[in-house]
Amino acid sequence: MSRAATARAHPNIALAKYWGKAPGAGNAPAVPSLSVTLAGLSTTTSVRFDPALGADALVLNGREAGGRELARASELLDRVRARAGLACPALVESQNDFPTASGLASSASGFAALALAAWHAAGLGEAPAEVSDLARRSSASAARSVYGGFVELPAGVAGRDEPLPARPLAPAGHLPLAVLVAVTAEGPKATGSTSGMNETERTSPYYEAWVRHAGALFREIREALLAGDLPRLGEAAEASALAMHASALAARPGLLYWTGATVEALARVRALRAAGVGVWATIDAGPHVKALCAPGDAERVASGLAGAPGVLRVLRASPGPGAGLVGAAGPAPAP
Ligand code: 2P0
Repeated sequence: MSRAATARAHPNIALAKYWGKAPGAGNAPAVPSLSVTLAGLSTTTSVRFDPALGADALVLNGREAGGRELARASELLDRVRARAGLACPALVESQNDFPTASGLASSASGFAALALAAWHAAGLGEAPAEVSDLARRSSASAARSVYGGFVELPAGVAGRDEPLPARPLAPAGHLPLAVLVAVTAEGPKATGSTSGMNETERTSPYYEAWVRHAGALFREIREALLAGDLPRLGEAAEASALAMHASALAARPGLLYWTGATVEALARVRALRAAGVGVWATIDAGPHVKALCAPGDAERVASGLAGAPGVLRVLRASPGPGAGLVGAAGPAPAP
C-alpha cells in the first residue's frame, strides 16, 4: 500500500544571518539566525512512499533530477524511513511558483515542504519541531520556513548532534513590513551557500570575528523585533548582512557575491534613507538586494530600486505563513 502527502512552504529571508556551521555532524549553524517567512511565493511538494518503486525518484519543476539533488532528498527520506520504520522508496514531486533566479532561496522552502510532506506521508503525525529539525539537517535555513512570521534558529553546540529546531518568535502580523527584492542577475550564483560558508570558515581570518559578533547582532535584532522597533531592526539587519559579507570577502580567494548592480541598489537604499525614508538593505549569498521598509513606503522604495542601474525587476513580498499540508486532511499552517 502506498502512502502520500503534499505540503506547501514559503521562502524566508534572514534578518540576522546564518553563515557557518558548528563543528561536528548534523548541519547545525555556528551562529543564531532570525528570519521572516514570506507570503506569496511557495514550493509545493508531494511525497509518495510506494513499495512498487525501484528507488527514490525526484521530479523538480517537471524535470527528473539526479546526482546531488536526488541524494540530498534521499538523505532526508532515509531519516524519515528510519524514524517511521519504513523500508520502501518514495517519489518526490516538487514545484516552485517563483523562478529559481528570483533572488529567493528555493532550498529553504524546498526542504521545509519536503520534510513536512515526507513526515506526514510516513504517518508520523503532527510534530512541527521535529519537522523543523529534520529540515535543518538538510538545509539550515529550511528549519525556519517550517514556521510563519518571524522565526529564530539557535546556534548548535560544537560536537553535539542534538535536536535543533527553529522556533516561532512572533506572528506575521507582529510588525508591518514590506520586503522588496531588487533582482540584479539571472541564472544560478557561482558559489553556493554551503561551500561559500565552508570556504569562509576554512580560509577567512575574519570568520572567528563574524561568529563572535553574530550573537550580539542576533540579540539586538531579536529585541528590536519584539519591541516592534523597525528602525532599530533594519539598522542591525543591514549590519548583520554586511558583516557576513565582510567575512566572506576576506576568504582566500575572496567570495564576492555582489555585482555592480548590487552596489547600485545598496546605494539607492542609502540615498532613500538619507532622504528620510525608513528603509534598510539585506543581501544573501547572491547579488540581489532585499530592502526592508514599512508597507506605506513600499511604493517609493520599489520605484527607487527599479531605477538603480542594473536592477532587472523588483519583487514585493510580506511576512507570511508557515509550512502546511495541502488537501482536506491537513492541519492549519503553523502561526
Ligand atoms: C541565511 N543563508 O541565514 C543565510 C544568509 C545565505 C546567506 O541560510 O548549507 O542553503 O544548506 O545549511 O540553508 C543559505 O544557507 O545552507 C542561508 P545549508 P542554506 O538565510
